Amino acid sequence: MMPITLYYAPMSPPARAVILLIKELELNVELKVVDVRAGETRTEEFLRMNPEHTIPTVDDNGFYLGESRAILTYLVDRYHPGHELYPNIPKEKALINRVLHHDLCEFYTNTLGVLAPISRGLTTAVSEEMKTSIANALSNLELFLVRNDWFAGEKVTVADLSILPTIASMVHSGLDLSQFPRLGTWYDNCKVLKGYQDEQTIARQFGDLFRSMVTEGLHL
Ligand SMILES: N[C@@H](CCC(=O)N[C@@H](CS)C(=O)NCC(=O)O)C(=O)O
Repeated sequence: MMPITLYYAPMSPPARAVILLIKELELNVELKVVDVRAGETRTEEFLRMNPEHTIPTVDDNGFYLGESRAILTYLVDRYHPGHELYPNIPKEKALINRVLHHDLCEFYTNTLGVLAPISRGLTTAVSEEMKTSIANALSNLELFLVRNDWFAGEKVTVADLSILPTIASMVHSGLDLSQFPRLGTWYDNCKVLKGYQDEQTIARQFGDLFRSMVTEGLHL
């Protein structure tokens, strides 16, 4: 059987979440870098795999899947069914999915999503509106950690892998997590992940790039 191929960009937070999973499960995956700025997600060949033209995208022997959170849950279900990162227990899955949906629709959107005008070069200022949105998103996210140490219980799950690259990118862009102590403790606990050090290296590069594009870093 051919290995799975992951189309990704090294600094993309959703792609990094999938890479964290690949390392955690030690999956045999071929990595192919896609240069988004050079239009490589819009080629005929890429659009045949993923009409939404997003990375990460996986090609699992002709089964194509985009959307990082769908990829995370698919890879566990397909290659390590029942693994504690995404257990085969409806209520546990439901609690994980709850966090993944919150991440996609609320957290990611209101943090890195609102900073998009900066990465597109449209502005060099982190506006007050952006700061308020990010501070609120972090406060809301922290509520998931009131009753448990990880986002969906007492064990690390794909929900944590989905959130880590977004937080790490902001931390290396200047965010001081001490205002969010539960998130700070969780972030420290993420050191147990096999892909943590590589993820930090990339997050640092993300932060350096971000800082080079703004007049001051991400200070809320
Ligand atoms: N919700 C998607 C977001 C994916 C996404 O927006 N990826 C960006 C890079 S971070 C991308 O592929 N942009 C290129 C394009 O849209 O053509 C996910 O989690 O996979």
